[in-house]
Amino acid sequence: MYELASFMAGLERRNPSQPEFIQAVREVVGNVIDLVNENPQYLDARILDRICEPDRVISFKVEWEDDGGHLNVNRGWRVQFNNALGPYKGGLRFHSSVTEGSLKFLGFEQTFKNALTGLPIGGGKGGSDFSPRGRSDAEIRRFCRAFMTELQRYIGPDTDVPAGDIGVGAREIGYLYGQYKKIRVENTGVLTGKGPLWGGSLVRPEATGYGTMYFAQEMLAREGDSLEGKRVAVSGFGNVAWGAVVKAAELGAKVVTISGPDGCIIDEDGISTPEKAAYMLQLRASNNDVVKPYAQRFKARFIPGGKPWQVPVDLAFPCAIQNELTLQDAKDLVAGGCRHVIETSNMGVCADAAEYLIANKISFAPGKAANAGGVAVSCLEMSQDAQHLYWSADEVDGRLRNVMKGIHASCVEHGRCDDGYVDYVKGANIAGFCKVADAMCQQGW
Ligand code: 2IT
Repeated sequence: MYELASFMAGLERRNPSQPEFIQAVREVVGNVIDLVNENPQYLDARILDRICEPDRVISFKVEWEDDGGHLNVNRGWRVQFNNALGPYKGGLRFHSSVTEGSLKFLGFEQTFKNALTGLPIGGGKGGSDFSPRGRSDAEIRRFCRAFMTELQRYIGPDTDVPAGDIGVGAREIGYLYGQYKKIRVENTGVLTGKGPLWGGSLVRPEATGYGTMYFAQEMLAREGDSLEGKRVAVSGFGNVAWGAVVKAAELGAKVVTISGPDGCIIDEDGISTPEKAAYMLQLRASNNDVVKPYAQRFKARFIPGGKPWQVPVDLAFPCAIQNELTLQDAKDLVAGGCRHVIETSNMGVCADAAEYLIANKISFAPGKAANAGGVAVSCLEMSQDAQHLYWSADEVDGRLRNVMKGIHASCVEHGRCDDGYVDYVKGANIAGFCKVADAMCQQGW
């Protein structure tokens, strides 16, 4: 039998200074421990001990030269968390906050997220503490090449398939893929998020943002409602926020906020025109990591150091980074009338804020369910690469919608409470956990 407090104490002892990993594990284990204790097969397999331990953590040194001719040293990692369901799959993050512990939390989350998609992919994550902020294109290229020179030893189209994440978009994937081919001389689906001219899938850039809106549509449809006419807050301004803004506008909602490390934009006219969406991409490509120029360009409000959660809205979509939405933010949102929080960043909502939302019966979708559209379309990219074919945008988008519908249905099935409220966190954790745990049991040890 597992006991939560002693299991978590052991985990904390074995993983010192990794608070985000502990936080991610606590949430999942808290939701599944009763189910595990009732299932002798899981107990015999010591499933919790094994599922919370990454298969391996690879760490390497990345040496690269900046524009001034100075040598720089960064750390790179690939966390191959769990391959019970398929090849390790998950993004690469280049951000100053990246540590071994943060990549372990992301790899752990990815394992259950990928299981929820119903597609044959295991969980992994990687990245570096390299910050692209203020770096030239040439510096980013040299860094990517140096990073891939190390990483290429550990990945392959049937073993581990990285993709983008924060700080890694189409440009970086291009440089990484170019270097992989230089060394390995093969054109395979070893990375996803590639350019559409060289093996990339249509709709992959939009997939995470579109997917989270499809998930929100499903949540609202279940309540007999829709996105039409809703006020929406989005945080972040990168690839994920962009896709969410574009799809929200298409579905008749009005997104009134985006944000960056410098502060928050409030645009009461709605971030709804193609010009505004295109400008978000320009902001990301500039490497400056700021949103303030949007306010000047479109005559919107800019709150220095501000966050989007103090604006009254119907739905909130944190789309930036882990633990971006605090307990106070959650209270402000609820006080402002918000009834749906769709976590789109990985673990974007702090643990106490998530508990508050659930206790107050706010419909709260966890990231591992709502943001799974990105990795789902990555897996569709792998399928296309394996067949040496391209599918149409409609084909990919249709499959993405079906995956998001399926994830929503799994969450409802496993998270429905007696009073009709759906605990999406519990539903997602149980549904994802059972798939991974069953596969592990069937494959032995
Ligand atoms: O967090 C995520 O799911 C991603 N960064 C995308 C992973 C992928 O393999 O497309």
